[in-house]
Amino acid sequence: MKFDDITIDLASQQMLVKAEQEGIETVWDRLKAQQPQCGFGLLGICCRNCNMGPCRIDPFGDGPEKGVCGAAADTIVARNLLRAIAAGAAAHSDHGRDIVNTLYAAAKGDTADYTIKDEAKLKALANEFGIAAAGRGNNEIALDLATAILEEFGSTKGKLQFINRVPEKRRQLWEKLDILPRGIDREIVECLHRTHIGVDNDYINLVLHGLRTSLGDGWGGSHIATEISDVLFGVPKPVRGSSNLGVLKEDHVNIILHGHEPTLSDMIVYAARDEQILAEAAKLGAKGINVCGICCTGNEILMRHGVPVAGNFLQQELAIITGAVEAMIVDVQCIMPALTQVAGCYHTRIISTSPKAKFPGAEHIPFDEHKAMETAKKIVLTAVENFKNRRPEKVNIPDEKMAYMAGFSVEAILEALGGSLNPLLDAVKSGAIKGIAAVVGCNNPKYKHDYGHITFVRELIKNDILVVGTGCAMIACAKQGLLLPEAAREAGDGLRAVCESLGVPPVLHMGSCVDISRILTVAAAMANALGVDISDLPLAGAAPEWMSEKAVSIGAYVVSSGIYTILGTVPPVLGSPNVVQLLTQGAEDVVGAVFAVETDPVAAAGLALQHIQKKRTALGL
Ligand code: BF8
Repeated sequence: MKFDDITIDLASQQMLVKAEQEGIETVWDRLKAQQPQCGFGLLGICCRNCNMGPCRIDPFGDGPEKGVCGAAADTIVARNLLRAIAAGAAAHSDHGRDIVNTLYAAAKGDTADYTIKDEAKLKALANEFGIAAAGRGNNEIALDLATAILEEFGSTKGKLQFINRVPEKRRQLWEKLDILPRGIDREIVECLHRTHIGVDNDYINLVLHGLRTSLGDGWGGSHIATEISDVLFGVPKPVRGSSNLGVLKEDHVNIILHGHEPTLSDMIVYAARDEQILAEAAKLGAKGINVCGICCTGNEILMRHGVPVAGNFLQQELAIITGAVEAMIVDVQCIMPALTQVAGCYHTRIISTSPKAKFPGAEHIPFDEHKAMETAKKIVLTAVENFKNRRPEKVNIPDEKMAYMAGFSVEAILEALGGSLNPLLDAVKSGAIKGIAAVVGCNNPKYKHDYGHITFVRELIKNDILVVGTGCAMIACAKQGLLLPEAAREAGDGLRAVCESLGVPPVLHMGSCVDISRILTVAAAMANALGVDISDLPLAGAAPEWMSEKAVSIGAYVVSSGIYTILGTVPPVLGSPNVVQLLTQGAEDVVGAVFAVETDPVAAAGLALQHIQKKRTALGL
């Protein structure tokens, strides 16, 4: 099949053929146009941090070994890494902040459209934060909780509240290393300060602060985003739905939600059920309104509502190329600015909604959580009205569609296990499940779309490794049927038996990228139950096709939390052998875990299996 060299996804292959026929440029064309990509950039040895530059270091030793200020490769690579971590941590954490602001507004009664959907979660969090709940109303508790959580961003307490979930041994290690995050914003600001010309020039000191900043994301901003979303929108429970571009419907108004924050997407899901708007759609000849997701906002609504997911990161343009999308509604993160150009060739309207993310060529309908339903209805109506502009001759929806089971929050996993982690720990102890791998992250057009995720995951489950995951990696798994209980047939005998007895898939979809916090929570709870550190567990992490700065922050906090992490695309650090040594070897003696880089997913799975076996042996299993 044509284009099978750039994606394993059949729906995407079909849409690439259509794009070629219709002369539409996609991300793969633009990547080609960028070749050869800047060698200095790929190695991480260019610096634009001051106006004496830009400077670059000659990796072959024939040219300059230092920038104008005297910074050499180690400093430059470490500084660039730190800035990527800061950006990634900022993105996750600012998302978290917005969700808390919504909780605050709801608790104060400033918006009637959001309510406390999960009282049990609210009370559990209140307890964790030392907020009295007995005899108080939900809004009263929520107001105190939101205030306490907002304080975490610029905390003066000296440490973040969710760090209390971390095993004692690891907390002490972070304290000893002085990388315990003090406040979420504070560490991000300090990254920018330290990487300013003439501040921190010691690559080890820089990397250590990068780890601290990333921990403020993993155990701070991302945790907050997940936990407060659960309070406002409900704790996910196992739910079924369908995935891939075939979820679009020829006879419906198709709306795609793309971005990250559930504040918008959740409201749109409800707005699309409005009788009056449905009647409007019927008047225009549509049989209904089909709301689908892409990327992590898709994950948020699939986890809670079983809403169909049209695809992952590299399918955002392809969804428009079907010619069947009335509106793509976007908020923040991972939204290609190219969407407006692609949409210009079809009838699709790109509607931006966040004051933080405007797109030339898109129409902007600001989403205001104080008037959430009113705005959501306006947006949905805009999409409905566009149905009449659809050009039937341009419509081609691929048949590819696959069912999934998702919604595996920590609470849902515990429920499936009968209320405690013990059955899971017993399965790990007996060897029925050899270990757990967290597979997360993006797509990257430098890499065959979905191939890394699927090959890596299949190898692992075949070898009795339970896979948990989030983000675009899990959308890839959904499309290949790996999120169905029936996929246990592909698993080794031990894992298969466990999955069949519990009725769960061998790959558990735990949510959007901020929901990696759920994985951290399970890892910490397992370590606490066994009385060991997280780094002692038979766990591995992997981001087979990562591309974003958020993924850099994720990798850093996962390794800092003690979990061996394999990257499937090469990070821009190779220009400093010292930084590479620190990240791939030296970190073992510092945080008890390292990064590995392996672009071949079969070999990467081999590394994960080896690591898991090593940890099992050390635990005497
Ligand atoms: O936050 S996996 S491409 S959508 S960055 Fe983006 Fe990567 Fe997808 Fe979710 Ni995460």
